[in-house]
Amino acid sequence: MKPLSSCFLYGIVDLGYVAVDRVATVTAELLQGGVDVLQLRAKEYSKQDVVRCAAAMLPLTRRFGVPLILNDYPDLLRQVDAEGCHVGQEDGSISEAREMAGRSCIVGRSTHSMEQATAAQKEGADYVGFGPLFPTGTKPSAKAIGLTGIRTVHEQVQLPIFCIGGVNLENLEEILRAGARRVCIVSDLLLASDVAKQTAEVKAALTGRAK
Ligand code: 3NM
Repeated sequence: MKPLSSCFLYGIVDLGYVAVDRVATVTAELLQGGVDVLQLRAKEYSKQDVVRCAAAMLPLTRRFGVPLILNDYPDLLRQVDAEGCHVGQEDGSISEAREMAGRSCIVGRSTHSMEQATAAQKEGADYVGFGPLFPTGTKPSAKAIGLTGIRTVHEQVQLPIFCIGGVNLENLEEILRAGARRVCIVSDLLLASDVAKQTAEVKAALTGRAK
């Protein structure tokens, strides 16, 4: 299994974009394209749906050695063999998430400011999301924080930091120039006409490898 320290491109199978019956197909495309870590995000879906989708994803993520992270629901890690969970600012402490999971796992935290990112580090998160950098239709209620804090947050926080929110192939270079090293992308990958190709292009731009 890939350690988080070598994960640079974080993809999300978001059921706001992906129909339940296409979860396995889209998961395979993202993995073929080169995502390093993958989250299942199923807002407004039942726990039963999450369990079912995770079961469809796990054989694929395992084959690629890619950690599978469940958005919300740390308790589901008792019945789902995923590698971790991701919690927001309103979801209680990191240690509560670990307790609910009942086993050793990755716990990530959404952060929207320097203060929240340093707090997540202090309370023992394994990684943070940092954003939204830009306004995004995937999380329309969230206020964009821009690019100016990226360099400082990388100086203050030693955890893997995945910059998120409106990140796409077009603006990736600008985000990397602002100090980002890792990104999480939802709609720019999921809405692409060729998900695997778009993912591979982002990955190549991110890692600087010619493809
Ligand atoms: N969390 P897209 S922004 C799920 O800032 C999510 O915590 C955010 O989607 C945060 O790549 C976001 O389509 C949406 O903009 C990211």
